[in-house]
Amino acid sequence: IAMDTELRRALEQEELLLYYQPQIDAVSQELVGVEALIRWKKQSGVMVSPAAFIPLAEETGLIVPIGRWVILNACRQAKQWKDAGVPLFHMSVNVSFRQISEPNFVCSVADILEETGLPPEELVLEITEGTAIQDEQETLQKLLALKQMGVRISMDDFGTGYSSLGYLKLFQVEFLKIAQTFIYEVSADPDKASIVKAILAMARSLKLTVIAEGVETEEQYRFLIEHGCDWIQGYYFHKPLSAEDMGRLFAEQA
Ligand code: G
Ligand code: G
Ligand code: MN
Ligand code: NA
Repeated sequence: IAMDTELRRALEQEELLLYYQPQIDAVSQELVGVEALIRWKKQSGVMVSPAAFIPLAEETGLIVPIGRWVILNACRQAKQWKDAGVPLFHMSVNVSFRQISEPNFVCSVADILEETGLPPEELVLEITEGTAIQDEQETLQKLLALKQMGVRISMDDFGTGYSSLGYLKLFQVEFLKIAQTFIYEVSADPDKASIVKAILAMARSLKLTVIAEGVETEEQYRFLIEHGCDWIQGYYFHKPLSAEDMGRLFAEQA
């Protein structure tokens, strides 16, 4: 069967699920939030990576219902954890340009927040630089409407795209995620180290919260603390976890 047919069926037959990767405060090492990451678990048990199906979902437009499903389920889960007494934190969700460009995007997020009862401030939308520069005016208006509701915006994979620094202010971004490629070689490649230091200094003067992604080693972590990185996400602390495992982690930390 063609993969798009299979993917549509996956959505209908509830083969999609969310994993959650903890984000921690670099200094206190306390949990501050999670990023929702979609997974496709086929009936055969095989797990398909989003890297393999998100591009197809974007091409076919299936990203619109899938993206809506992601936001709804992430907000539901966040509210459930909140109700169970997990201390205030945020749920970060990836959104692609094709989703935002859909005419009902803002309404659909508002509806989900109302339906789930999650405070808008606890939802963070991760966009990429590519999203910011496509249909700039329309995208900007939609994101500002969401900001007005209290939803917060994070710039994902920062440093890999082509947007100017001006976009960070224009889009009223609050969180900046340094792309994994820079973190990966931060201890081995002086150029990467310089880039990360420059991003951290720039973010500090713009009063942005910086999240380093893909932190895998003690060395990378030390470097990031030393240069004032706010939050850490990566295998060094936690891999993406199932909702069940995430719940266990919250219980352990309580
Ligand atoms: O979790 P993993 O490393 O396999 O994710 C691979 C890619 O898929 C990343 O670029 C990530 O941003 C993207 N991704 C994961 N979940 C979602 C989602 O719910 N929506 C969108 N648009 N992208 C996602
Ligand atoms: O593009 P985005 O940043 O949304 O994608 C995050 C992806 O990075 C997810 O697929 C997640 O599984 C992956 N990831 C998270 N932490 C690490 C890490 O420490 N090392 C590596 N190699 N990948 C990671
Ligand atoms: Mn992301
Ligand atoms: Na990223």
